[in-house]
Amino acid sequence: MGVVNVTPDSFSDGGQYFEADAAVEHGLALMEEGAAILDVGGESTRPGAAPVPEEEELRRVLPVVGPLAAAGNRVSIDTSKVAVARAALDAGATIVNDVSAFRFDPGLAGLVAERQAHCCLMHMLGEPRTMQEDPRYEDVVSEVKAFLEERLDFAVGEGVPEERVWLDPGIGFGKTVGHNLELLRRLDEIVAIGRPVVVGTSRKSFLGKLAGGKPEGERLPGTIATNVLALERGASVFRVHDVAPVLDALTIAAATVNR
Ligand code: PMM
Repeated sequence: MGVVNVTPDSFSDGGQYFEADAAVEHGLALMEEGAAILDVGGESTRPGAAPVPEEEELRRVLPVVGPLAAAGNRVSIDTSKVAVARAALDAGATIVNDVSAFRFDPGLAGLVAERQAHCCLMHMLGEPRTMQEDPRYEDVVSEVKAFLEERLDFAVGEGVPEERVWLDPGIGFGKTVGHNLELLRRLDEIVAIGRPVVVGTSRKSFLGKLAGGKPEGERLPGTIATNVLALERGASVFRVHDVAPVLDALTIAAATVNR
């Protein structure tokens, strides 16, 4: 899954693809690199980020989703808002990637059901504005697992077939470095829920911290290492900015994994 952020402030690539044309071009390049899915987002979820008004989010993502879907790729819309998801599905997206797992806008579940879309439900502690203030868990893996099971039940109760739901432990969303590592170490426990697991470690700050303070642009080795380990532990979808090098690494790693 290649990341196409149409935001002025995403932590890893904020501002680079803020104009629609540049974002479409970037998405097409990620397809060339081998992305199977393009994840288009118009609202930054960086720690401390303020919410983006609906009209602004629509203005950002719609001119990008349409051309990318028309070019034949699977497009997912990274949003927590039902109106944005509806317009993106109308424009050709087929997956709703909701970092709030239908908590912020419960009506999103009914929309996914009605449109027979897929969805990715992600764990986050609270909301982006405050999630990194002082994240605490008794046992991060069992709490994230219980949360994802509960959100899966909610989605199914709203009419989304279980087969259309993917789950994501939400690396970096209300987690310390230690929490992120524990989730990656015990990812098999999330995989055991029985739904495809999405992981997003790409360029995230814990990789920089672990490597002695590396900036975003120097986190590719950490991104590759964590995605390869996630593959080995059963993850199915890898949300990344650098599609070509990660895909190379995953292809080689996959050849050594017996499944
Ligand atoms: N991370 C970001 C945004 N959306 N969606 C899912 N499912 N999983 C993630 O880990 C995730 C996400 C933040 O990263 P970005 O600012 O680089 O897009």
